[in-house]
Amino acid sequence: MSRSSTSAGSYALPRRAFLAGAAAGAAALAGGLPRVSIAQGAAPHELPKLPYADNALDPVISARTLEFHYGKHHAGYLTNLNNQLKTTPELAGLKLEELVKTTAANPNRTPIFNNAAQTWNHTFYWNSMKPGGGGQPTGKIKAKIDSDLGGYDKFKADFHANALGQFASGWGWLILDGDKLRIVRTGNADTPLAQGKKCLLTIDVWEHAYYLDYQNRRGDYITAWLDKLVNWEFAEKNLG
Ligand code: MN3
Repeated sequence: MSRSSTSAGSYALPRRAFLAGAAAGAAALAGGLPRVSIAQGAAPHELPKLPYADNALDPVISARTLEFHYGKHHAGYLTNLNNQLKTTPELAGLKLEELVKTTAANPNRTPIFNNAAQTWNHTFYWNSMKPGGGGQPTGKIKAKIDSDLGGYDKFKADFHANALGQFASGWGWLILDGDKLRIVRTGNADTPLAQGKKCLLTIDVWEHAYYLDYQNRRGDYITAWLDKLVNWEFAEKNLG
């Protein structure tokens, strides 16, 4: 079964196409962020604090959505993961990024991969947003979008179409693939991290991310996210 489909200006990352060994992004993510460490230690894994109050993204994303999304969904993946690791001590010593990559490469580990990747993806998503964010980037990330993705307006249209076009649950991403920016999407729990890509930004397009605020209007959620929430400073830090 294909987990995702391609569209113009984007491509779907094939699950387990390859596995790069580098600790992609972990070092770059460590500096300067408000006490949220994406690079977490071994089990039991901890739920990082949200980098803002749960009403700070209102009205684009309501406190009620964050309350469920962070407090129930994200926390649920983490609880499931820690429970799974109690019976797989050979994996319990791995840091979260290593756990994602290791389990992605092994089809017998898909249940653990799903919870590990969802735990990592959500922390990355919280940091991909900030109150008062959105709009056009500046600095290095702007220059890179101009050179690799045809400028901000084309980026915005392509990022929107890519995330809107993810069939059912998944994620839209801006990544660094080699030395080029790319807009990609992944289905369900899948993540470019599993393939050693450097993630710069992500938007969660599972219905639980937007349904209370936007119902079926995923496109309106993506537009509001781009215009009012996207955290370009986080993307620039990840770019390195
Ligand atoms: Mn989610």
